[in-house]
Amino acid sequence: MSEVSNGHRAHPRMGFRVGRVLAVGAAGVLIAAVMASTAFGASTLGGAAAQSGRYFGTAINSGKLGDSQYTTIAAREFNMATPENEMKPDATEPTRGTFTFSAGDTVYNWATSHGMKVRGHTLVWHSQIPSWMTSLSGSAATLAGMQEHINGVMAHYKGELPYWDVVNEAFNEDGTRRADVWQNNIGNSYIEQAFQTARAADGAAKLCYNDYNIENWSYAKTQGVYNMVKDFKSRGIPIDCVGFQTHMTGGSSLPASFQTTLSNFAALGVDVALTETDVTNADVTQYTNLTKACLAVSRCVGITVWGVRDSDSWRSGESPLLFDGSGNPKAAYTAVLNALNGSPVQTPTPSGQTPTPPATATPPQTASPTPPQTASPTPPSTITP
Ligand code: 9MR
Repeated sequence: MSEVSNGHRAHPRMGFRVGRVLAVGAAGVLIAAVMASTAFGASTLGGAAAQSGRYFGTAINSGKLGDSQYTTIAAREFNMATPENEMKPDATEPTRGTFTFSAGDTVYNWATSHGMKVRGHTLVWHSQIPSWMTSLSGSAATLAGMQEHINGVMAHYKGELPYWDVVNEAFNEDGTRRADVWQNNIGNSYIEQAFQTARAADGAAKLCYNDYNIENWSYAKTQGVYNMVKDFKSRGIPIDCVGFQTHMTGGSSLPASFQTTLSNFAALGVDVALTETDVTNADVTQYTNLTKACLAVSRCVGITVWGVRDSDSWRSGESPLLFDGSGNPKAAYTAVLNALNGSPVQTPTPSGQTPTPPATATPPQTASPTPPQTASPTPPSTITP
């Protein structure tokens, strides 16, 4: 199985002081690189995350790859890419049975040619689906359409993507299932059928469930997703990871319980990741704390921000990202980099090893206590990405 959190190649930009000591030879360079990364930390988000075997990613939009400021920052800072829209169902199968991968391949080829891995997003969703999908009727026909789509897209990228968001945003805020074409026509079993189909299509990809507003442990939606994952694990339904979108925007703030939520999901035997992070006005405290929460949970494999510069964001008016519209790193960038460079941190648990116990059963795993949160501990207000 492909494993991102382990065997992650040394980030080429980690040894930023190495250039001056080339004369001492390869051994000296290696020692200097190790010293540089431990004594001073890494100088990029990807390099800093790689020190603990994690990744730091961004959404990549194929329409921006002609913007050299965008590509320069993205290639320098990140080592994971999520296609922002290019692998969604309306992009990959606009007409039933006719698959189009040009935009997805553009993102994939750009990312991998810059040393980045690619997170697949997404196969089964209620949004950004073609009209032929929304027109499906009857249980068997709808299931066939869903399975054909999963098989067609996963076959194209087979063995190439370490993670796939198999099902996205399938729950309502009250923890019940969202009434979309899949739920309405197939019923509760559609999610497990999607994961089973995905496992058969690409046995190397880690298969994720991905959602927003599931960061607060006591929130009904979080509990709904948790109970589904717990049920899947108890019945042997293949699920490997849960993505927490962490859209702390549109009125939502990072809940104090986030690390507990990550730990409790991880204890079910899944990897966890922050998959679409953005924070209103790039609040430094929230960015710091969400980074620390991931670092404190051994199975938290990485963080992905949902865009490069504020001007690239789906909510650009809230300036929620780590670089401003001119490409300058913001205070939140420095805070995240410092948090990633902080020590000690927990190294991700390799696949197949015993998962970390829930944070509720043990003291927090951070070396220093989590600072008080400014965010309200009440459930986040609903956002509808
Ligand atoms: O950032 C994406 C934006 O360009 C699209 O218009 C939008 C359409 O739904 O989707 C955005 O990305 C979403 C992601 O795929 C799933 N979670 C919520 C994200 C923000 O809406």
